[in-house]
Amino acid sequence: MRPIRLVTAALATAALSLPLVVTPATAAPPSGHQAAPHSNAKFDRLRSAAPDGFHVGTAVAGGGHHLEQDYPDPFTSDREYRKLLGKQFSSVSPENQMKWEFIHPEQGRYDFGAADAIVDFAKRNKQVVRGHTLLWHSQNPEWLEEGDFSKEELRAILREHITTVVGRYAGKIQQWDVANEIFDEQGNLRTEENIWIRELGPGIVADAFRWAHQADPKAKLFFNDFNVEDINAKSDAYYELTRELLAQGVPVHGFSVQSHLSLRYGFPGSLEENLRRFDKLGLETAITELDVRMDLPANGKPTKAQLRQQADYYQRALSACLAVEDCNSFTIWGFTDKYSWVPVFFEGEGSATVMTEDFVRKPAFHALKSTLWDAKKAEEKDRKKGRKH
Ligand code: 9MR
Repeated sequence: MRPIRLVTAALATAALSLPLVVTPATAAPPSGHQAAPHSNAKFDRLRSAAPDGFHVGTAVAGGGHHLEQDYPDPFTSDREYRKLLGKQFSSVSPENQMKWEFIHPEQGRYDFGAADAIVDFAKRNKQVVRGHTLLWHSQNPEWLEEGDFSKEELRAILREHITTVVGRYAGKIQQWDVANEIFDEQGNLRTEENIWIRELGPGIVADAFRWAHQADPKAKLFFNDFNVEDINAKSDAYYELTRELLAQGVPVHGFSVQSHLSLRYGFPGSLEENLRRFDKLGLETAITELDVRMDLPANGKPTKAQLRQQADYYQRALSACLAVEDCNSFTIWGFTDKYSWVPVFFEGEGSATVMTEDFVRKPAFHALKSTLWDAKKAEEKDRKKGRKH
């Protein structure tokens, strides 16, 4: 049995601050959800269905909540899982393996094993990697959170960490989530929760980007958060901050929306418009942690209608990203319910990913594939006509 854990403070707030009214899902799901458009093995893969330069990614299960489950490490032990990971995706994000508590468990000691293994796997499978994450209020090791450090020492600790971790993978990470979840739902900086901002002031955020850029000038550096899919107080706060930082010449390259969605709430209808406003600032955008959870019926199995509605959410999130010019990275937070964080954190909810625990594809998987395939065909047609894209 999986132990049910209480939702983390941050996500509890997020869940509570969402509208409590269930907005009906949009009418009909897009066509082609059930049937794979191509039986050809190559086009049976999300990564091959994607337009050129568009990366389809997944979180790589390991660390975090997995450590409390009764299965061995998924990435190293589950052959079927690994096979699909290499076959279906062109981008991978370590779910926990690059977080502070995992990679820097003791002061002065790094543990790069799991992160190295993912980066090597990605190279062998011609995948890019999204690094996650460098400055966050959560999953920090005890030695850091409970340590008695002066401001100068803390600053040096962060600088050294960023330089070491980003430097180690320089040239191998496409995008880094440099700053994760720095604002609360009202759009205020998490000045209490976030040790860096609390102790060193908001200016440390710009420094984190500068240090990451020095360590790997090619990596694209992102702000990443949840509940910023729509245009709202929180995404407005990012908009203002990134505008200021860009004006100051701080190397910020992207804004990404995690997209932990739920059928309890309506689809974030202004997603595309929101991504577009960041795009217009000259930033890249990305969807980095998409999943769509639902309240499960008593038998634990989602209904057909729920699966259809879920497919619709997945498809709409992907379409929003595809429609925005510099949104070229679309990542789901795990591809199988077998390893999803959702049932562990939300009692009674689950089925949030695109495959069942037995790797059976859900309508959401087919929706992603056919949407990618349609976008690829449309692009090829445009190219043939010689139109500028
Ligand atoms: O999926 C991650 C899970 O294994 C961890 O236990 C959890 C701890 O907070 O973090 C999960 O990933 C989070 C991600 O790093 C940041 N955005 C929210 C994700 C879901 O909580």
